[in-house]
Amino acid sequence: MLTIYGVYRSRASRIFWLADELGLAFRHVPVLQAYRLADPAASGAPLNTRSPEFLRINPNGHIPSIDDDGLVLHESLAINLYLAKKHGGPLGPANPAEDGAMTMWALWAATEVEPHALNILYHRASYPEAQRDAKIAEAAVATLRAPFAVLDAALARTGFAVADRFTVADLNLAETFRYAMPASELFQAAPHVAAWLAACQARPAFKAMMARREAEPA
Ligand SMILES: N[C@@H](CCC(=O)N[C@@H](CS)C(=O)NCC(=O)O)C(=O)O
Repeated sequence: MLTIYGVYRSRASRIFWLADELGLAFRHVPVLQAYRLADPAASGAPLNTRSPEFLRINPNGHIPSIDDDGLVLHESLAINLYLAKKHGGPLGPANPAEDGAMTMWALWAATEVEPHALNILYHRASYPEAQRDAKIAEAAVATLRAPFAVLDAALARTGFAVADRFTVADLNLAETFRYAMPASELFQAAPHVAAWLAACQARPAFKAMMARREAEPA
């Protein structure tokens, strides 16, 4: 049985989205980000990323993690690549070349895109106004112009990151590019990225994940 540790309002969202795409049954153990709690160590505090029980599962103290019949994995994008490969079908790689391309896009998303996309999200949308720094957001937008152009050119070929179908590569990328949505100027300059992200987010499994995310306390 697959167990997913995390909450929908976290990078666990990408695991829940994929699990739904694959039709996987799973057990959900809600683990909150410790920073969202006034006192994560208080007795009676909900299970969180600093709870000793969770640190025994993920010593990094981050969500998401999974336990798949005893195989414990961390790192959201790697978890998704594993699940897509294990369960096969069109979401996973059909051959080593596709596998290589899917791994490339996941590492690219994590290193070249996600830190900057998060700065856009934090400093344009999620932090309270007083904590937002417009300069940090502007710098992130400037940095992301090149990666947006790279993905735009790749998507111009078939409309998908790998091959000619929706795969885990698109899902992993879409969840990373979602964080940059408060920077509409980036999407205006990359029309293939804009259309592709809208199509990814129109999928029933994405909508189901977002509905559960909205239902979680903020
Ligand atoms: N590279 C990791 C990052 C995991 C991460 O930083 N998760 C955040 C939530 S999205 C977290 O656990 N924050 C709470 C904490 O670090 O205590 C991944 O993709 O899984």
